[in-house]
This record gives sequence, C-alpha cells and structure tokens, in this order.
Amino acid sequence: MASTLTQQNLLERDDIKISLKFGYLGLGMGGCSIAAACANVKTNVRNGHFPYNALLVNTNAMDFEKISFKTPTISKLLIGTGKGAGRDIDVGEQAFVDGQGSIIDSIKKQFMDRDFVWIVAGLGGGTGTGSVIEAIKTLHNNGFKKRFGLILTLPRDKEGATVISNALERLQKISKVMQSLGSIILVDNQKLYKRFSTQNPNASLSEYLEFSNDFIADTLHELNVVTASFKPYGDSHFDSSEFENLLKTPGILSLSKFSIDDRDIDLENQSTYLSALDDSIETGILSDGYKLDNTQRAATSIIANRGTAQRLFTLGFTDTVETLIDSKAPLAGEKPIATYVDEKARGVHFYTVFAGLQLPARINELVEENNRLTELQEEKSDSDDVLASLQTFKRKKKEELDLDDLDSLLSEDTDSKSKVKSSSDDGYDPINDL
Ligand SMILES: Nc1nc2c(ncn2[C@@H]2O[C@H](COP(=O)(O)OP(=O)(O)OP(=O)(O)O)[C@@H](O)[C@H]2O)c(=O)[nH]1
Ligand SMILES: [Mg+2]
Repeated sequence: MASTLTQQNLLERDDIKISLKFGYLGLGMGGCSIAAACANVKTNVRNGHFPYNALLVNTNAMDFEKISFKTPTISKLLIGTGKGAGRDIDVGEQAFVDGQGSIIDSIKKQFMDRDFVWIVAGLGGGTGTGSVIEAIKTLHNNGFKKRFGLILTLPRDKEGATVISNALERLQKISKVMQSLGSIILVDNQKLYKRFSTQNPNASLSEYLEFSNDFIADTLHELNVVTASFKPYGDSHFDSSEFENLLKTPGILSLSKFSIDDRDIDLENQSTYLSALDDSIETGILSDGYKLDNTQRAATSIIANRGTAQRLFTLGFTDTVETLIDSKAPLAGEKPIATYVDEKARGVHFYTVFAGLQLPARINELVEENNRLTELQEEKSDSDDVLASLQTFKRKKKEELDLDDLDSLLSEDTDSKSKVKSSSDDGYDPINDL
C-alpha cells in the first residue's frame, strides 16, 4: 500500500497517542468504504489498537459485502429498499428520512464517546449525496452541534453528467450552511486518480479506490497523531485542543505534508527547503486549487529527531517558515509554527493545515464540465436528423409502386420488417421488438 507514512511508520508504533477520538458516519458506497478504511486503522498501542469507529449507512445490501470489516468497531445499517438509490438523490434522501429513527439510535450508540464525527460521502451517487444534508441536520440536532465535519469526494471528469450534476447540486446546498458546520475536507478523485494511474499505469479503478481510501485514512490518522505524540521543542507548540479548534473552523480544510532528508537542508540557503515546502502547501494532499489568502486559521508542525532538531530548529529557521506561512495566510487569526522531537524520526517532516477556506478551483472545472456535457446533450438532440427523417418516412402503397424501379421494390421488402412504431402505441414494447 502506498502510504503517507513511509518515512515515519507511525502505524506500526506502540508509542503514539491520538489527539481526538474520531467517529466516521459513512453514507453510500464510497462514504462507507472510506469510513471503514478509517476505522480499520490499527495501531500497536495497548488499549488503542483500533482508535476509531464507524457507522455505515447504505441503501444497498450487496455493497456491505464488498467492505472489509477488520474491527468490531464498525457497524452497518441498511436503509431504503436494500437495492441502492440508482444515482437518484431524491431516492437517497427519502431513504435516510424514512430510516431516521434507527439512524439516530445508531448514531447515539456508536458515537457517544467520540470527540469529533466525520460525515463521509462520495459526491455524485444517489445514496451518499442524497442523504448528506439530512445527515448534517441529524448530527446537528442530536448532540454533535459544531462537533462534526464532512469528508466529501469530488467526482472525476469522466464520470458523466448525472454524477457531476448530483455532486454540484448538493455542494451548492452545503455551501449555504458551511458557516454553521465544522471543517470540510474535499478529496479530489480526479487529482488522486491522475497521480495513482501515472504511477501504476496497469492498475484497475477498484485498486485506485482501495488505495485512495487507505490514503485518506492514513492522512487523517497521521495528522491526529502528530498533534498529540511528540515532545515540543522550543516555546511554541500546537496541542490537541488547538487541533480540535482547527477542525471546528467552518470552511474547507487543506492539508499538506512535506518530508525531506535532514542532510539536504542547508540553513544558510533557504532554497534547499523553502520552495519545496511552498510547493507542497500549494499542491495539498487530498485536493488543491485553494485561495490560501482566505485562511482563517493555520497550523504548521515540524518533526525531527533530537540531533536534527538541535541543528535545525533555530530561531532563524522558524522565522523563515513563519514568514512563508504569513505571506500565504495573512488574515489567519492564529498560525502557530510548532517544532517537535520524535526520537525515531528519520528526516524532517512538515505538516500544514489551512482552515476556513472557500471552495477550490476544481469546483469551477466541474461546473464547466457539466455545462459542456449539457451543451453536447442539447446539440445532440437538435442534430438527431437521422431519427427525425426516419419519423417522416412513409411507406409507399402497393398501387403507387413503379414496377420498373428495382430499388423501391427491394426496399419495400426490408421496410415491412423495420416498421417504425412509437412506444406509446397500445401494448407496443420497443425492447421486445429488438
Ligand atoms: N475515493 C473514493 N471515491 C469513491 C469510492 N466509491 C465511490 N466513490 C466516488 O463516490 C461517487 C458516488 O458513488 P457511490 O458512493 O458508489 O454512490 P452511492 O452513494 O452508493 O449512491 P447509489 O449507488 O446511487 O445509491 C462516485 O461517483 C465516485 O466518484 C471509493 O471507494 N473511494
Ligand atoms: Mg451505491
């Protein structure tokens, strides 16, 4: 599995702590798959092997079979007909409304001890996308006000008009209430898929989905661990409660990570690390294209082992990083730079979080793709002249036939087999006539 943890191997360690107990409410197939991957994160910590949990809500019974349950902390709840919502957001929403009684009971049972709950949905389908607004209301009204955020995937360009318009319809609604919610993390499937398929040209789509779900799970876990596990080095540090405030900041959250071999950093020459750090912030991990000058709150954590920390974490170094963050997010109310010592760290690891952002440029691209597809559709119905001319076609009566016109006589034969009828004719089913 490709992981964000290759240099730190936080997953295998028994000496880590987490900042916040996360619960994941998965909606629909994508949402449930990601939520399950997040709850399947296993550590070697005694009494904390499975630090997270999940409640999976779906309208499709078969989908649950495709999900791996590595922990008893994942529970599932089937709503609706059991056969899926067929990409219809009204069907998905109605299923959630009809199942609300049992959903609320399950949420209370599952998430009672959780510090923060993530609603997770893949935007574009019927179930997850359809039920996300109702899920927001349900958590808001049942004890999780301001203690929940959203993880939403954005569709790839090639997923088609229905998927893209479903996603945009719900994003429009969500953006209206964004200021009353906690953070929203957008997972850009187009961005992650492009990177994954370049690195693994022979991989299948389902391999990509599995990769992306583990990648999301690891990223969130890593961030949650970094803020709680290591010894602060120097004065400023960023603790779990500040991390919680960051996650509760309304708007979109952008995450980045940059790792570098400590020998490659030359304190006397900023260009040995600063522009790469800058690039990593702009590129993000799960999505990009944000106007970072809208940032409300930011945080940077830098981790190295003691030897490296002693050489590197000088006032001049933190000032340089601070200047970079300040130039990117001048209006952020808080933007601490925290340095930590992890005795087991190899290399230097920079984690940045920018919170309170507006929607990224990718949404514009999806609107444009949607408009392009709508125009294509309109052009197509205008230009379906073959069908139109076929509708005007009339069979010549026998007596009108010119016995010398062989072409007409031959077509007469085929015409009787391919008579065009409309499906509104009584009892006529074009499918059975194929
Ligand atoms: N990253 C990631 N994205 C996914 C995954 N599965 C689906 N998606 C995305 O989520 C979108 C919605 O798909 P689903 O979650 O399958 O849809 P659903 O909510 O089950 O809705 P219906 O099947 O119509 O009832 C897709 O268009 C994909 O872009 C997944 O496992 N990982
Ligand atoms: Mg489905």
